[in-house]
Amino acid sequence: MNERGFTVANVNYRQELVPFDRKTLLERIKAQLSDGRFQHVLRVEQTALDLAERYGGDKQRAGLAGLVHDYAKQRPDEEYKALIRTEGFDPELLAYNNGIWHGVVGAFIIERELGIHDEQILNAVRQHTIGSDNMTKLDKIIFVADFIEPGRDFPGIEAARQAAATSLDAGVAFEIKQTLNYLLSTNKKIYPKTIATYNAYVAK
Ligand code: DGI
Ligand code: FE
Ligand code: FE
Repeated sequence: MNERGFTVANVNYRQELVPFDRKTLLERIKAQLSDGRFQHVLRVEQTALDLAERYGGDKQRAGLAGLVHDYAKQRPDEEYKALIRTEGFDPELLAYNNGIWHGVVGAFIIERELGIHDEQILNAVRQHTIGSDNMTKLDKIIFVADFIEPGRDFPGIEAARQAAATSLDAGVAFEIKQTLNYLLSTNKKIYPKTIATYNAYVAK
């Protein structure tokens, strides 16, 4: 439990998945993030473990992906733009911002700096903000855990948690609909995969 009464995971991840013990891994993540963001990733780790338990997912990959999913969130825009230009990313990404970059490009940074090469984990990080039209169970667990972790408080959070308790697909559908509504109401540019996720999990 932490100071707000949330359960905090204490999992050692397999050496084949990440080359650091838990203490070192947490230190490296903490050094990248504000305290609030660090607490968020700990809660996403625990929530992802809970969802993996409930839905028969891979707990090692779910917990670890939850822990690292926002590792690169606080990098400067200039670093992202340079990586997009030099590392073979779709130049269309330059038309977006940190909201999209920290997952899609963040996975590259995580692989390089944390030595995580597992494609299932990296894909879950890439998709954690936007989803896709063919999400794996792990992708869904991370997408949903990020949205419903116990520190989240916004109108609709209880309905989001109920949807996630019904099924992972219901959780994904609820979340992408709410996100898309928000993006539309604030005139944000919609990333194509965000629409693909809506079409795959919401549209009838
Ligand atoms: O990193 P977190 O704050 O934990 O959560 P997140 O990764 O789900 O969301 C990051 C931001 O990305 C959030 O403010 C919403 C935004 N976002 C999600 N889909 C799109 C988007 N922004 C744009 N412009 N277009 C999208 O399709
Ligand atoms: Fe994120
Ligand atoms: Fe997050």
